[in-house]
Amino acid sequence: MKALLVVDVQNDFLPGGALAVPDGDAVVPVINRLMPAYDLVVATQDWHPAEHRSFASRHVGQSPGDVIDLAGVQQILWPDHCIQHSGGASFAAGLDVAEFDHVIRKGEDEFIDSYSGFYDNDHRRATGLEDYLRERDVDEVVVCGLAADYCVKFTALDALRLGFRTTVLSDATRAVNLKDGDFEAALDEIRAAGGTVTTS
Ligand code: VGL
Ligand code: ZN
Repeated sequence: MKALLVVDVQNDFLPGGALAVPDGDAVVPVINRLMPAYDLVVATQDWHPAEHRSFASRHVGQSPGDVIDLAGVQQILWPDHCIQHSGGASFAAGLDVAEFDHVIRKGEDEFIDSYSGFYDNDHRRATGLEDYLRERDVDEVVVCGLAADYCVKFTALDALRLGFRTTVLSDATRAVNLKDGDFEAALDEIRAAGGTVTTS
């Protein structure tokens, strides 16, 4: 059984959003076209409390892009984004959410970030995504959404680590690209870990 994982296609990651991914809105029609072809579609939703410690605004003298140690984990600081129940945390307006079979919310713990749809960044707490997939005999996942260099990458790497056959669709994702080349570097990491990168 194969599942499509639609990662964080939320307003704050679209152009004009708080943590805008360049060209992020381009993934919406691609994903809308893909979803009906999958028996199982699971979306993830970045869902932070307003005081989340990944927000630069929570740290005196720090700016977005700075890196700090957060409970023993290296943490890039971000603009405030995807605050629970805000419009920015909502799925993209044009996204066909009726195609979702299930939604996994992540990043709810104030003290630890969660890029991957499977685990918090310290791999201590699972989100329930793995159990959800295994209960449905999923052995293969196809990953798309935002952003390629963070949540898509870490979701794919955890899927590989958990033994799922894993494909990332490069035309159905876009990168933040804090540094030039982060998109290609993310795809290289996924390939090196045993994943497939292809287009839809
Ligand atoms: C993401 C940074 C912070 C993502 C989420 O969805 O890729 N990136 N929170
Ligand atoms: Zn976040």
